[in-house]
Order: sequence, then C-alpha cells, then structure tokens
Amino acid sequence: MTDHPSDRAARDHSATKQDADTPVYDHATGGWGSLKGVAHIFSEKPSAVALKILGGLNKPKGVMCSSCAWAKPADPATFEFCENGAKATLWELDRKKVGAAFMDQHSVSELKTWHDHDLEASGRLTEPMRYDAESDRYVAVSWEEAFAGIGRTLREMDPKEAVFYASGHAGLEASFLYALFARAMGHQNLPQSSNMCHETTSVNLKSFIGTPVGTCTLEDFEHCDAIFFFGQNTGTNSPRFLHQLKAAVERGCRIVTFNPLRERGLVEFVDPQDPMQMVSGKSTQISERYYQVKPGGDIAVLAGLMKCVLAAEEAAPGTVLDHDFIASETEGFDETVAAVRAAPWSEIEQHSGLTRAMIEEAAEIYLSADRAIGIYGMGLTQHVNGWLNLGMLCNLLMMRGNMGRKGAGISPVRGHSNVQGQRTVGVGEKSSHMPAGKLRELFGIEAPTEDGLNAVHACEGVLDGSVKAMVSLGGNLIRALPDRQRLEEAWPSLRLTVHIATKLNRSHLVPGQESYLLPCLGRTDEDIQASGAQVVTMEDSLSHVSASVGQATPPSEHVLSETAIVARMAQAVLDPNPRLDWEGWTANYDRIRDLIAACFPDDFAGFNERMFEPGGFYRGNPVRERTWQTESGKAQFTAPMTLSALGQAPSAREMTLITLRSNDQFNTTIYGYSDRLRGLEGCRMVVLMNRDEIARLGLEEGREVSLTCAIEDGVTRRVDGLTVTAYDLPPGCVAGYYPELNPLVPLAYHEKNSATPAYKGTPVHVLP
Ligand SMILES: Nc1nc2c(c(=O)[nH]1)N[C@H]1C(S)=C(S)[C@@H](COP(=O)(O)OP(=O)(O)OC[C@H]3O[C@@H](n4cnc5c(=O)[nH]c(N)nc54)[C@H](O)[C@@H]3O)O[C@H]1N2
Ligand SMILES: Nc1nc2c(c(=O)[nH]1)N[C@H]1C(S)=C(S)[C@@H](COP(=O)(O)OP(=O)(O)OC[C@H]3O[C@@H](n4cnc5c(=O)[nH]c(N)nc54)[C@H](O)[C@@H]3O)O[C@H]1N2
Ligand SMILES: [Mo]
Repeated sequence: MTDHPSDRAARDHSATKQDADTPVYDHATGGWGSLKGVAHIFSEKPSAVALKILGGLNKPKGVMCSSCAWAKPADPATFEFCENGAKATLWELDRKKVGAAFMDQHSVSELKTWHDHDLEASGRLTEPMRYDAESDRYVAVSWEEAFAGIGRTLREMDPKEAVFYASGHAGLEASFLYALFARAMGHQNLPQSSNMCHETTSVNLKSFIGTPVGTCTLEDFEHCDAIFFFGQNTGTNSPRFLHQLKAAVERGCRIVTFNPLRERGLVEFVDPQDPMQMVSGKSTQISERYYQVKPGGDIAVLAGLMKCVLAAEEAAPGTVLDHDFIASETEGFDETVAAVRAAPWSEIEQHSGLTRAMIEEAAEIYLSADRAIGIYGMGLTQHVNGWLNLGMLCNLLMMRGNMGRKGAGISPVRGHSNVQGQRTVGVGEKSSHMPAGKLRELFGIEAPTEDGLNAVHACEGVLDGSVKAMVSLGGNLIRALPDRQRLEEAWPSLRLTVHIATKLNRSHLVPGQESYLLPCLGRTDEDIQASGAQVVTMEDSLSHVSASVGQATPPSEHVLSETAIVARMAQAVLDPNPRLDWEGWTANYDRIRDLIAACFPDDFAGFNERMFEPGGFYRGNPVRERTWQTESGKAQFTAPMTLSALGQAPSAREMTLITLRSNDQFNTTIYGYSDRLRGLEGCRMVVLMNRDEIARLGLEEGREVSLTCAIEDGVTRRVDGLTVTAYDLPPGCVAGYYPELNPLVPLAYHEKNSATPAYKGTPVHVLP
C-alpha cells in the first residue's frame, strides 16, 4: 500500500518533534508524567459521574476498566486505575455524538481520508444506521428495520458463509449469547481478537501443560524470588501490574527482562499513589538486568539459560534440577536436553544478539531463585515460531519445578479486558470451545461438528469469496489485521457487514453491499432492562471473574446493550425455539449467567452469588494441582528444532520489523500522538532504527523512506512516508507503529500452530 490518506493525515498532523539526539525518556514510568498524560483527553472538565466512575474503577460494585485485562486486587488501592485506564474510560464517556446528522455532513469517502484518531474522537454512536450507496452516506434506520434486514440476508445464505467476529470487550453475557447464536444458526465461524494476539498461548500452552491460560494468581507475585519478563510492555499495556512488581522488588524479588527496546516501565517506576515517591521523585528500579534481545531471539536466549542450568547441575549433581518433578510429572526431558546441549553458543549469540556472559549472568539470577515466574506478551506470541518461544519458557521453568507451586508458574499478560473470558464461554471456532452435549441438553441444539474459521482463515474466505457476511461485536478488523490493502479491496464484495460498536472507526467505512452500524452501550453506561439495572461480567488475565456496574447515562435513548443487540439479531435469524428465550434472557442477565453456569459448571458454579467477590472469583487452574490436561496426561518438554522464532532468516539487506503500540493508543484507538515513555512525540509515521544502521543503510535522521515487505509471494506490500528516527534498538531490526504498518505483514505469515500473525518479526526492506 502506498501513502494511505489516513496515514498522510497522521504525518501532517504535526511535525516530528524528535530530540536532536536519540530519543530517550529518562524519567521513571508513573509519577507526575502519568497524571499529565491523561490531561489531553479532557476536552472539558470531567463530569461528576466521570469522577465517580474513575474512583470506583476495578473495585467491587464499580466499573471494570475496559483498557487492559490485568487483575483486580481484592484490596484495591485508593485509585485502582492507571493513566491508560483513565484515558479509556474518559474516551468512552465522550459527550459528542455521531448519528445520522453527523453522517449527513460527511460522506463515507470523505471520512476515509480522516485519521483513526479523528474518527473515534468525533463522539459516541447514537442511533442505528444503514449504508446508502447512492448518497455514499450512513443513514438512520429503525432498530426493527435493521434486525429485519440482517435476519433476511443471513437466512438467505448457508450459515457457514457467515462469520461472527468478537473483539475482547463485550461482557460474558453478550459473548455467551453470541457463541450460542452462531451454533444455533449452524456455524462456529467465531474468530476473536485473540486470534491476532494470545492464540499462540491458547493453542500451545494447552499442548505443553494442558491449560490455555496462565497459571499464576496475584498471590504468587508475593512469593516468587525471580521474575523473567519476555516481550511484554507493562508500563504502557498493563500499568497496574507495576504495583505488584514494585512490591515484589521491595521484598527482594529479582526481575530480569528481555526486550529489544528498553521499555521504561520495566526499567523504573514512581508509584503515583506513594506520596513519598511523588514528592521526592525517587523511583523503584524494576529490572535488575535488562537485555536488548534481537526480535525473534528468545528461543536462543532460553536455550542459553537452559544450558547454564544443565552446567550448574553437572557442577553440583542433584541440587539444581527438580528430578522428582521431571520424573513424575513430565515427558520429553531427555530429547530436550540433548537438543539444548547440541545448540552451539556461537549460534545462540548470533540469534539472540546477546553474549554468552550476559546469558550466564541472567542464569545466575534464575538459579538463585527457589521460586520463579515467567511473564510474556506479544514479543513471544506474534512470531512464526511463537510456539517454540512458549515451549522453551515452559522448559526453563519446569527444569526446576517452577510449575504448580506457590510463587511459581507461567503468566501470559492478556490484552482486551474480557478476551480470555469470551473464549471461556464459547467464543471460538472450535467444537471444543463449547460443550456439544450441553447445547443439546439445555437447548436442543445440534452444534456443527467441524471447526469453523479463525481470523486468518475468515480473511482468506473474504478474499476467495467463500465468506459472505461479517458481523463484528466490537473491534476494528480492517485496521487490526495484516495485509490491509488486500482486505480493504475485498471487503466491499461481502454481501453483509454488521458492526456493533461504541465509536466510529475505519472498518465501518468499508461497507459490504448491505451494511449496518449498530450503536451499543459501553461498559461505563447504565444498562436498564425489563427487570431493572443489569451488570455484566468479565474474566481477567489471572482467571478471576468480576461484575461491572455501569453508571453513566447512555449517549442516547436509541442505543441498545450488546446483549440486547445479539439477542434480537438471533431472534431475527433463527426459527422460533421455546428453549431459546432471547427476550427473557435480555430482560434479566442473571438468567444468562445461570445458563453459563449450567453450560460450564466447573468454571461458573454459583456464578450470580460469586460475581461481586472482592478481586473476582477464581476459576481455578488444574496446573496448580499438578494435573496436566494434555494428551499424555503429563507436562511436555519441547526440544528446540531451531534457535530463531523468525519464519525466515533475514538476509543482509533485510531488516526485521517490530510493530509497536504507543503509550497513547489502545490498539487501533489512537488517543493522541505522544509516546511519552519512549521519548517520541508528535508523529506516528516513523521508522525507528539505531544510529549505526542508519549510517550503514546510507540514510540520515529525518529523511523520509518507504518500507516494503521482503516476502516474495507476488503481492507488493509497501508503506511510504516514514520518517527515519534514531532509536536504541538492536542491529538488524526496525520498529514502527501498529496499525499504520499493518499493510506490510502478509496474512499467511503467522505462527505455525495458531495462525497468530507474525507482527513482531516481518522481514522488510528500507527504501530511500
Ligand atoms: N495502553 C494500552 N494498553 C493495552 C493495549 C494498547 O494498545 N494500549 N493493548 C492491549 C492488548 S489487546 C494487548 S494484546 C496487550 C499487548 O501488550 P504487550 O504484550 O506488551 O504487546 P506489545 O506492546 O505489542 O509488545 C510487547 C513488547 O514486545 C517487545 N518485543 C517485540 N519483539 C520481541 C521479541 O522478539 N522478543 C522479545 N523478548 N520482545 C519483543 C516490544 O519491544 C514490546 O515492548 O496490551 C493491552 N493493553
Ligand atoms: N501490526 C500489529 N497488528 C496488531 C497487533 C500488533 O501488535 N501489531 N496486535 C493485535 C492484537 S494483540 C489485537 S487484540 C488486535 C485488536 O483488534 P480489535 O480488537 O479488532 O481492535 P480494537 O482496536 O481493540 O477495536 C477498537 C474498536 O472497538 C469498538 N469498541 C470499543 N469499545 C467497545 C465496546 O464496549 N463494545 C463494542 N461493541 N465495541 C467497542 C470501537 O468502535 C473501537 O473503534 O489487533 C492486532 N493487530
Ligand atoms: Mo491483544
């Protein structure tokens, strides 16, 4: 894709304001900067309701923050929210309105030239609308007409031609009905945002240790002696976690981080709720050691660490490995050890970009810890060999029995606030995601037996014409997916597109032949149904389920809850079935929670009674009892068959592209143009690389360049107009922002087992 109009708008938004020198933000994360960071979101003074909602955020009887999925402590701080949580909350409480009057003034073609920031900043969607091709505008439609139209068109097609996408926002109630609706209709094409995110986790952790989710709870962070961090940017993406990390450091826990960028949050932190730190400016150093690994270099790092553990065991036999654990709980240890021993240090150094001495130093910290936790994020999952990243991290932990005991385990940090929970209640393309027996028993539904489409496969279906309808429960698929240009071209041939959304985004501007924009309540909004005020529930990264109580007046009387919209769509599409009481369920969400408990009794027994427990109720995890729900019934060691997580080794002319989130965005929602914690301001159309690489490529700072994808498959993938910016990165790689650079990532370039796009390791050329 060449210069995209919306990206041009981003570039022109303001001149690049880089420091003359390599940008650095040398202040700690948190502190006064985090308070100032929220200020630009306020166009006006926050209302009393907004302040009340912020004060109750992530506390029992409050709103559960719609920003990240980090856990809600049972004994919350005075302010249990962060800078980005405040931004997300205020962004949703926007009093500006986008309805038919707004659309009358702006054609869809015009809106397409707007930047993502300006689209969402226009305000909350306030009435249902339908795209009118003749006037190229969204026009008002009644809810009755909208549901009748959707029902008619979906009934006309083969159910398997429809795809129901869910971004991880909606509560468990709407999500469960959505998953049920799809299966009652006769398909399980239920891709979810996790397909672009932690699907690597869901698929591969399940096969290694028998659980698709992390094994730790907040209590474990009070008992661990060491934490190993791989590719997760806490300071921006889950800032509340910094409180547990600070407490851990203060009691002597040692933290080691591997990340190509020196992300400030993992370097140091000033707790905005600690008056002494705020006044003195004194910070807590978070990582004792910080290693700037090359992208895709973590398998090599982990192989190096494992070699050090083996060497220590040789030096003091019987004292280092947890022989009992390995013998009784695991399989595959000997093959794995053989492969690790065979991996030469020279190759480990080459792939990781770190020296043997550095890895040995990190290993000493691992060996000093009786209890260790492994943390990771997109830096491990969004690679072609992401599966092996995870396998190797499990290996390292399991060598010393760091699974299934207090203060130990593996903890993927999830993204969307309910992304994990949606999967727990059946939003997923596999038959195993929803028990067929229960569907039969409870509703008399015969669920499809063949698996449906995940995000990548659904897109392939849009490209080849086999997918004909795309319904989106939140999200911004066209911006979030790889290969944007190809998808934008194919999307308009869809017969039906339906968006259930709070705010206008770019995906809404690529309508199918028949297209509806359906405004829904956000999490902060009061949700009144026939039986009274309702609550919705969500599951956090540590598998705790909490209720969220909306409190703001909805943006208009024409906005429906996500639960109501899903239920009414289902009614419009499905033949009447007395056991599917869509109206009764919408009237009282307690009844939906009873159904969830009936369908998933192990996870949700007593759901309605437990959802207000401080900190949420724990779903449990079999690994904590050392029960391994794998095929063999044992935990699996994984032999490294390669030392690189990249799909292809970059040639000398190629650079590995990392796509990043700034501190001023939530996925495709761009709050502003500041990446404060990285010292970058004003412009998102940048390509970051280190000074030596800039010189090696014959470039200079401030120069505009293009990036092209180096994978040759007959498609040209290109982004122009990127300003070269010096940044402290390892050699051989460049970084830039998601979603601006998504046109460079091929749809087919994804993690092997789960099809998670390789957004952190795409080979590119830099063109002057
Ligand atoms: N404010 C804010 N919060 C968010 C989001 C947001 O956009 N904004 N998004 C939410 C969502 S959906 C998600 S999934 C999470 C994402 O949160 P994270 O998992 O933190 O994801 P990213 O910021 O994409 O990348 C994480 C880190 O990986 C590093 N990295 C890149 N490649 C490699 C590699 O090969 N190895 C290693 N070790 N590190 C690497 C990057 O430098 C970056 O620091 O955050 C959630 N929270
Ligand atoms: N290059 C690159 N691409 C990536 C990534 C990356 O690291 N690099 N990360 C990937 C990841 S981890 C993820 S999770 C995906 C995210 O992909 P998505 O989940 O599809 O995208 P979001 O940007 O989170 O969706 C934002 C939109 O959601 C709607 N919305 C907000 N709140 C609500 C609500 O309460 N209800 C409803 N119905 N709608 C709401 C608004 O209309 C808003 O415009 O992107 C992926 N894409
Ligand atoms: Mo995500």
